[in-house]
Amino acid sequence: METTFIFIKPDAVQRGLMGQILGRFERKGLQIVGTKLMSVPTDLAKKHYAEHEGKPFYDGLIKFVTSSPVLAIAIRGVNAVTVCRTLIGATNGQKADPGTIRGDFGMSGGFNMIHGSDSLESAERELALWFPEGTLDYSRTLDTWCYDPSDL
Ligand code: IDP
Ligand code: MG
Repeated sequence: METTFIFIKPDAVQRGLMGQILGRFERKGLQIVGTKLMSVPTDLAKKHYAEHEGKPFYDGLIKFVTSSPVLAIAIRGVNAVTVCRTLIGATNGQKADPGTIRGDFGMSGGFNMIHGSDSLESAERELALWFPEGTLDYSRTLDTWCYDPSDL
């Protein structure tokens, strides 16, 4: 089992898409183990996006994610990091495949509605930044129907 970090960005919160986006992860069979609707302090945004510092879109990105609340989410499941990135789709909504969140809901490369950790190492780093209090540990009876024993 892996836990990955997702956040629904200000554009999707403002567009009223939180429920539909969260629902896609739930219906997939992934387990929500943390959620937090929050304003993002600038220092948290900068730590989160440190790898992009100096890139042409960096200043706009920090301004964007701190402009209005986001929904931070921790998601657990087998191969959760890769499965969530697949559900999210390519960075630019104009190029993302139909069926993905970005492919179905957006037209932008910057205002692309959602972040998902790109590796297990990133997930661990990002979860420590966004959920320093930790995530929830609880079992769901439905998991016995989402995975066959060989998946686990
Ligand atoms: P990812 O979110 O698909 O992992 P990254 O390349 O890590 O994409 O970029 C982080 C975020 O920075 C993107 O989700 C997007 O909001 C923004 N971004 C990336 N490239 C561009 C760009 O070329 N123009 C504007 N914003 C960008
Ligand atoms: Mg990235």
